[in-house]
Amino acid sequence: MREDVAKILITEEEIQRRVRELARQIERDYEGKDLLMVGLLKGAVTFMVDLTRAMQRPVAVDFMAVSSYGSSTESSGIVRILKDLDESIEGRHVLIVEDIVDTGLTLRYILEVLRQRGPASLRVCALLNKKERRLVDVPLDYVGFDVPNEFVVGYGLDFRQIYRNLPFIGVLKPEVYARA
Ligand code: PRP
Ligand code: 7HP
Repeated sequence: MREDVAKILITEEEIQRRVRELARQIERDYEGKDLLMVGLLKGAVTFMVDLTRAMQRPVAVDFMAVSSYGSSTESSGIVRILKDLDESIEGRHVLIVEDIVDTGLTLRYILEVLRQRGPASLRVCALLNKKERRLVDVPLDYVGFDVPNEFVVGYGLDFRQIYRNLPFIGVLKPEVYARA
């Protein structure tokens, strides 16, 4: 698995430090409010688990599964809901937790869908922001790291469902997806 990684972009220690910082910031911003954190399956699971564990206040969690990439490295632009939330979000403070925002198409769709359900507030926390690739403007309230326009894997992010369990964020060797 590691032999398919060209370089480590963000180390395990850097990720964990940033996750703790984000947890402190979110705790401060939502003081006195009930918070529902919505993780997007599957990529955001690792980040979601670490982020919620780093928070020293009660939070409710729910998950939604959407897919736009299929087995490619290019977004199809067509977003499908594979699993919806279990709970109603009406009148609640909702924080969407995402692993990466690339073109922004997935997040734009999720924001539209969830906004229609009448939450008290709706914000986004993304671990990675790949700004150069953005096709649509989406508001990001919390960002872990900006990343360059390279295909990254690890810490939840996959290529063809592999590499999610790498503890760091690394750049996948182009020959790996070229031969796939
Ligand atoms: C990935 C990632 C984001 C989305 C970002 O999901 O987790 O949800 O792509 O891309 P975009 O900004 O260009 O829309 P993917 O569809 O690969 O599913 P996964 O989370 O199960 O890996
Ligand atoms: C989606 C995605 N998944 C894994 N690595 C990347 O660089 C990605 N961009 N968008």
